[in-house]
Amino acid sequence: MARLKAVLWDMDGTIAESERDGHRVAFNMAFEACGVRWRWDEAHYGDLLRITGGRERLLFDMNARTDAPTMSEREAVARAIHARKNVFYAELVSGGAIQLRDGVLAMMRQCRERGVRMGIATTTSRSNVQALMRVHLGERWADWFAVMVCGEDVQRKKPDPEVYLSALSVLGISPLEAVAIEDAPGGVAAARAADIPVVVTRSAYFAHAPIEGAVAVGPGLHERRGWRPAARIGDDEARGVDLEDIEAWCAQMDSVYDYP
Ligand code: XBP
Repeated sequence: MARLKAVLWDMDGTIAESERDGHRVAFNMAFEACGVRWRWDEAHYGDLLRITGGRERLLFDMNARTDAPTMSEREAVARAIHARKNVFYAELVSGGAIQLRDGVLAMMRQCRERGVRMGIATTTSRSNVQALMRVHLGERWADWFAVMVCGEDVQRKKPDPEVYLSALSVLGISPLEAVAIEDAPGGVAAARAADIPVVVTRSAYFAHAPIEGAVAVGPGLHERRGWRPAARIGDDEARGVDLEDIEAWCAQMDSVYDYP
């Protein structure tokens, strides 16, 4: 493994548990505001998460509904509802509804202290990234990241590797000089297809999903217990996973595991 030069963050599920109490709730608010009777409960939304991209998810759901608009109207309706959803999402986030996951801020700070650049590689819309990061990192949040590739920047969303390939290209580094932090099988597949080592912090919706090809899988960056492979044994077990743990996992790249 080359020396770690960049940490590439997935957004939803990894930086924050933003799906169930964020995007899902905002979609339901948008349905109501747009006068449609659909509502997504937690379980149904979990099923829909295998479709990446909020607008694509909505179109997929419409295709299964008898009360959906005609095919010729569907794309425009989805665009309108999705745009409303993102406005509601930003309001929820500004109101403090979505916190960063434990350990994320500590890892981000460590990256800054050590000069390890950071990027965001997400299929979510840029406005959603801006809303969440501004609340938690402040007005100058963008200074924290050397690159940000979002849903509207790519032709193909995850599991396609385009967001990751684009981030590598902006950073001017090779895949083995980076690590991706992800929570979902689709995100892991995207990073792996770009040859980037992936560390998985399991999220609520993908707590038990089979994960293929990650260098490590664990419960979250705040926690040293429960990782496979185990985090390094240190003198301070109370602290979370750190960059040395990530570098150690990446150094064992030849032992890429499948995690049931
Ligand atoms: C998660 C997604 C997104 C969000 C909703 O992206 O698939 O679609 O659920 O955001 P990631 P949009 O895990 O790559 O951050 O409605 O803006 O698509």
